Amino acid sequence: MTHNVFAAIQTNLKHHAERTLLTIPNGRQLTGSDLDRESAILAGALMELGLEAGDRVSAQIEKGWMNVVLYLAVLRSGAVYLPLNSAYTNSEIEYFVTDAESKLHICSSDRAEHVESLRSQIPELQVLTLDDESGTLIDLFDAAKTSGHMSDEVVSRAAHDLASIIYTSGTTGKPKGAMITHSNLAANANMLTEAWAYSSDDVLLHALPLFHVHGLFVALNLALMNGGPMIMLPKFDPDLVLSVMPSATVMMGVPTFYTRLLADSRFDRQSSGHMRLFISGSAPLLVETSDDFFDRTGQRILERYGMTETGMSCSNPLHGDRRAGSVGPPLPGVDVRIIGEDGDELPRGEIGALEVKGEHVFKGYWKLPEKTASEFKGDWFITGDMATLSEDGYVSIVGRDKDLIISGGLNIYPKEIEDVLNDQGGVVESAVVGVPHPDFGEGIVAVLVGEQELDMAALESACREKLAGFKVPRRWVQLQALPRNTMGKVQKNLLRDDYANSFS
Ligand code: MCA
Ligand code: AMP
Repeated sequence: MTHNVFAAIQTNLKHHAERTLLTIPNGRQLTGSDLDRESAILAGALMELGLEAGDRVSAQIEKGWMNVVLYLAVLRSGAVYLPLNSAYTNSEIEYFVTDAESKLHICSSDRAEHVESLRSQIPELQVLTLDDESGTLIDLFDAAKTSGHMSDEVVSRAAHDLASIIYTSGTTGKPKGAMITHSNLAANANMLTEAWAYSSDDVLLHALPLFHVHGLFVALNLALMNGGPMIMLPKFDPDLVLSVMPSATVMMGVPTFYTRLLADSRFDRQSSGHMRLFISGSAPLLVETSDDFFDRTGQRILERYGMTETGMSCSNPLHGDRRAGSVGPPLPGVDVRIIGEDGDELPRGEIGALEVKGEHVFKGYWKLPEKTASEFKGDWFITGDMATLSEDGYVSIVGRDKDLIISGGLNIYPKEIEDVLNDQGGVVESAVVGVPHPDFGEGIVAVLVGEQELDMAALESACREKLAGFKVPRRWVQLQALPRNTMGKVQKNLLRDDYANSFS
């Protein structure tokens, strides 16, 4: 029996062969049989190119029907899908493609030349392009479609074979590729189906990017694994979201989605009345947002918690007490524990390090066995989040044991920005911190020490050249010295307090 997660998806595609499962407003509509057939055609064409099971396929493309078909084609061919944020710069992409040793990379035509130059390091690398509805990927697909030649094969995979690699940054060192297996994906979809009573009757309003766990493995997979239709928007745009909401039943979003909806007076009980479930995650949902949302719509947002490495671990209940400020009990099949500084499990209610265990936990970091070993204790994965567990089993995330900023649901590791800043002439040292931001939850402040007065505009352009736009600090400050404790460690908490009102 194969554990290729595509086989489970395919059962639903076939079961709903005539039903429209993917609707792109003002774009294509694909039935279950379209998704099955078109992914078979593309998988066949990619295998003709030489793609084999286990090969990495990286993709930096815009959201659309082809993105979904490509993802399914990669799964069914047994290759490993590596989605990349479309905002990443060429230098960021270079690292991911070379580290993962991609066999095939798909990107817009203006980025192709740069990726092709990486062939000096990865001789087998092939590059295809996709720009809206054109490019060499579309040519390949159209030619295969016309020839009528397609491979119906779903390449057999074992439970612990890789389905995907998703890069996540870290407090130290370079980004790490989280190896996600076919059984991880199946476990996640199954536990969420049970917890949220997701079914083929649900219509998913999909406004998240398709290059993170949230949009790909929580949202898209849940709909596909249940044969449920979805309305896919290119991005979160309140006008578009409100126009399709009356046809949808479930939406998943980051807290910024909900604060932006609340800022729109058209969003009310009536416009949200057809929805059965609003889900939030990827970043803390403020109690105030949760309460305002309840007052406006009569519905309580269901907050859940997860990580790239684990998929979803906790969720507030569908029925029962959805507690603002808590991420709820562990999902079915997930164990959690809270560990104190001495390494022992803490009594209920005390703050400690959150560790999780279950079928949903990833296999490890790509080519980093030592890093993997250091983040596990046996089967327990150390999340790096600080949390409490209530007497009745609800987890609350109270902070992070990792130097991480989450802005609009996107993770930003200060070290990555500090490395760029510290490389610039005249910069003695830097500290990057996250402070409250009304739209993104957290906004980025760069605090610098210079040999003389620093040219902040030049520093900003240096960041823009190397880093995706969402990582570029929005406030710049120069100090004589950074605050340090007696051990010499920079006291970022003091900086966070000093610049707390930067964006208010
Ligand atoms: C865009 N910009 C941002 C962000 N997004 N700045 C800070 N934080 C952000 N998140 C900047 C761009 O660099 C640009 O500035 C300007 O905003 C406009 O860009 P645009 O793309 O038009 O922005 P937007 O459409 O307003 O996007 C905001 C957004 C989006 C809708 C909140 O970032 C989003 O969809 N976030 C969701 C991310 C997500 O899926 N996270 C899940 C990770 P400039 O031009 O100056 O550069 S997975 C995860 O965390 C785990 C598993 C979990 O638990 O889910
Ligand atoms: P990522 O590495 O992108 O998978 O982000 C995972 C991190 O996002 C977690 O380790 C948490 O710090 C944070 N996170 C995700 N969901 C929540 C939530 N509901 N509340 C607080 N933090 C969250």
